[in-house]
Amino acid sequence: MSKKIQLEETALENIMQFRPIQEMIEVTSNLYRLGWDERNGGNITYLVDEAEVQKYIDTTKVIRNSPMSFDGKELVGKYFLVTGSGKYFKNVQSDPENNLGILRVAEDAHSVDLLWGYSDGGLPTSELPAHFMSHIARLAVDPENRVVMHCHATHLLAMTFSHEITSKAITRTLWEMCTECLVVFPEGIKVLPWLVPGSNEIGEATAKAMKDFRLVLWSFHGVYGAGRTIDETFGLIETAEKAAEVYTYVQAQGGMKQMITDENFKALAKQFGVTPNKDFFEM
Ligand code: 2HA
Ligand code: ZN
Repeated sequence: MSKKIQLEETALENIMQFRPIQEMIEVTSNLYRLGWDERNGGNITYLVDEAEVQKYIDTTKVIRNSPMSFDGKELVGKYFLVTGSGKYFKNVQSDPENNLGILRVAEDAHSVDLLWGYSDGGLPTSELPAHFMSHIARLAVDPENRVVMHCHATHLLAMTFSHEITSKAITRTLWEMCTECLVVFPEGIKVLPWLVPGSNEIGEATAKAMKDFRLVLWSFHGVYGAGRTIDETFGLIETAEKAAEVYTYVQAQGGMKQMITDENFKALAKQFGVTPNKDFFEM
């Protein structure tokens, strides 16, 4: 090995200092502790910057290539930090290199190159179609979008059994449960019917919804959120989940005796400069 190459190799920084890895460890630990990602539940994909990644890993060294069942041409050459298939959020903190992977969407647009992680020979999340199709949809409306997050948020999931499951009905109830909800997700939440997880069908339905919504609720399963940062995406899911929790308490306490009125919502929208989804609320 030439001296020059040796120098370049030693110049790589410790991957554990890579901020997105630290954020991923923190958020998966929080999601686990909140009880929203039991066993292998949940998955996260985080679009990371090539120049940043190259400070930590040699991106010319592909560990292995794995196929994708859909066309990812819009994402070719992009780098993602991704939770592993069958891996537990509970274990990300103690063994990030086994439970996370850094991937690049390969030139053929139908596979991904593993550059770091999944050290036991693992694969990226089984929900890669829903994630990548959602990234494509969100990037088209917001070039700053970086994160897609899926979890089994308990109260939102419960609501898909007990509540009328139209997007309008669930959105209205969530907005009504906490004053800040209308400000945090004025576009509301899109509710999908039950679909087979991991399939291209659920991926396509989620991505279609993601053109207009950053929150998508999968009936009897869980929720998807998208955003520019890990914090923003987690905060979005957390806000909707909190409202669903309050709804659960309100129901348990005997139902609503008073509520946030339409006039209140109008004043809120004006104060915070947000436009509620007109399909769900008339200003
Ligand atoms: O990866 O949550 O939806 C486990 C899941 C699938
Ligand atoms: Zn799931």
